[in-house]
Amino acid sequence: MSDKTFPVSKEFADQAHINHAKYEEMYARSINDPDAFWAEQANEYVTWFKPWKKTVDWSFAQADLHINWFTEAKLNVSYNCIDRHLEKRGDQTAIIWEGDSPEDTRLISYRELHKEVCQLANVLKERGVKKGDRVSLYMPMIPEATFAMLACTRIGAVHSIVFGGFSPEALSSRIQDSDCSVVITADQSMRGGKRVPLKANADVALKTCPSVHTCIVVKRGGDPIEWTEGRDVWYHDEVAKASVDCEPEQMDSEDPLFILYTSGSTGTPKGVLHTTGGYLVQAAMSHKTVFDYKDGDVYWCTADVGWVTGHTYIVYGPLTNGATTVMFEGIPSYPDMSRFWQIIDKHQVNIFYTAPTAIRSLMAAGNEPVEKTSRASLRVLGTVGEPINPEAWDWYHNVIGGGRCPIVDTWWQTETGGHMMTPLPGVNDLKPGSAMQPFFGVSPVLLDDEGNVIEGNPAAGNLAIDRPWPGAIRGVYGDPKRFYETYFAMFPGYYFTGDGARRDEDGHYWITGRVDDVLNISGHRLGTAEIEAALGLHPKVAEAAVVGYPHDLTGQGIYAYVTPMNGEVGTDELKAELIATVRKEIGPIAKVNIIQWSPGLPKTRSGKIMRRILRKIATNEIDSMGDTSTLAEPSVVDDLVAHRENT
Ligand code: 6R9
Repeated sequence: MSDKTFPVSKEFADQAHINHAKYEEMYARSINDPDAFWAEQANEYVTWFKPWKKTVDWSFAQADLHINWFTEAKLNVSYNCIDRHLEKRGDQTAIIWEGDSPEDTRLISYRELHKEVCQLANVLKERGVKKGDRVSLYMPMIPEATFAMLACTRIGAVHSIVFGGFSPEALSSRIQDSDCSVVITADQSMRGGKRVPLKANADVALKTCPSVHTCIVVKRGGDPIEWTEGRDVWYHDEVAKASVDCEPEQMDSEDPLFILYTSGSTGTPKGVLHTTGGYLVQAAMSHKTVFDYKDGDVYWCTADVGWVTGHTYIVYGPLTNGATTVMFEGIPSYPDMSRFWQIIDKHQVNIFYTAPTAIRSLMAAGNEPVEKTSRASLRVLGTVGEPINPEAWDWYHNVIGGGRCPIVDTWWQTETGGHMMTPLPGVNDLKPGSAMQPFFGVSPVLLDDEGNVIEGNPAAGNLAIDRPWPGAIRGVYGDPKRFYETYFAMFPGYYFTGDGARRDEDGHYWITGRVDDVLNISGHRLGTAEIEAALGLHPKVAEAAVVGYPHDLTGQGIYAYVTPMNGEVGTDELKAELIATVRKEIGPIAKVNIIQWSPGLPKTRSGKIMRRILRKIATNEIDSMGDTSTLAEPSVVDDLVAHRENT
């Protein structure tokens, strides 16, 4: 925590959509009269084919768990993102695509976007995709990924995007879980001059996915690929034959919009389900107010569409607002460390939204790559994905933003659909590392471990939300029981975020990180349970337990305690094999940093692994390990401490 604050400039506040007084007034209304408040916002941000009966209808109780916004209203997301802008902005650039190579740029107007989306929607229809059917996207960061998302929404199909860095195994389990009939992918993806064989990965995945009858392949890399006649079709061939007219389907506000898999503290990743009306209202409203987006601004979010940030803040929020949104295929270090800043100058980006992990790695390369660019177009900066440390905040603010751009540190989750706590750029004196205050309609509470509300300031506890917001998760796909158990069982009557937070003397919130068994590696969520399951697949592993530890660059690192089979001794060769197994099962983001051979693991008498102790050993906080007397075999701890690996 840093005690510096950065006052909001009067100049910025004067031109902002929302200043301090307006925030206070609107926030109070959003909490005291949510029906009227959200009805007003829904009419301002979204075009509806048919109005709603009730603004919100909900219960967090187990027997009656439901969250419905704008009941019985009708709308279509692609209509809101495209058609309604055509008259005024047909020729305006909707998407600025910047390829992996600086020579590759493509500008797509709203009119072209309309054509592309209608044609692809017709291809999907011809292939038998109907309203409610699931379509899996396993794609590079190319315009076709956005076309595919919007084409699904046009016909009411539900997309499930699987990040292109995930393995065939991870892709297969996600396709199976959501029972997809169509996959859209590309021959290869190109990132940092390297190619990832997406189609070859999809071929492996599809061997175990009998529900998939069609695989639509975009030609991107151009390398040869295998072809399954009847199942595989070339994207561009099919689209070229398709009609450019496609009526948008009238969707119910609560019809499913997309599924996005994310890691939790137990079991396999779960399909977070979002629906149509509420999600779109929150996406559009937060995009405009949190980034102080104005007509004509060029807006760039560096996330991948495989993550929720890409869904809400590359595609749905900006396009609903008729913005020009930048989509970048590559990585910040290619061809060199100044690529981000060059892109900002090249496209005159006004609003820039990225992750602390990217900021830290660019900061490590020094100021020279930044200082050779101008960045004068920048007006607002944002971060998302993990807590930002004060050094990275200062560097972002001073070196990247030249000290003039407010930084919005946006806390939210795959499950929340859109921003939940964040400073607004014309409202707050900024405190580096603080998400400051709730977004409109968000009512946070801090709970102690027994579920009692902690009143007063300062305070610290488990962060929960006491009522629904429009973009809230509506379910875990296919598993209503898991939906309740994951989010509502821990503290009945509340949505539990899995995060801990502090509230300072001024009532401002500071997210302290996950309090459950979810790791945050470079802003990517990974469950310790999935990493343990992957390690367990190796025939030489008897048991494994995984914890996180602080890591300078990636925020957290993965520390695995592994017990080899039959009391054997672990070797360096086995370590390398285990690291490769986890990478193969999950994907390159799941990089095990440290493996400690552990003849035994600390367990309770009922056989539960005590991760609290393993965390303390990994972080070298042996003195504060607490009571170990309840362990079945307290001596295993001494052995683990004696052989701890340096972090
Ligand atoms: C949007 C996104 C969610 C988890 C969340 C929290 C962490 C996200 C943060 C942040 C501190 C921020 N997180 N934003 N922590 N400050 N500004 O990242 O979704 O991938 O589901 O991750 O990320 O721990 O619970 P998701």
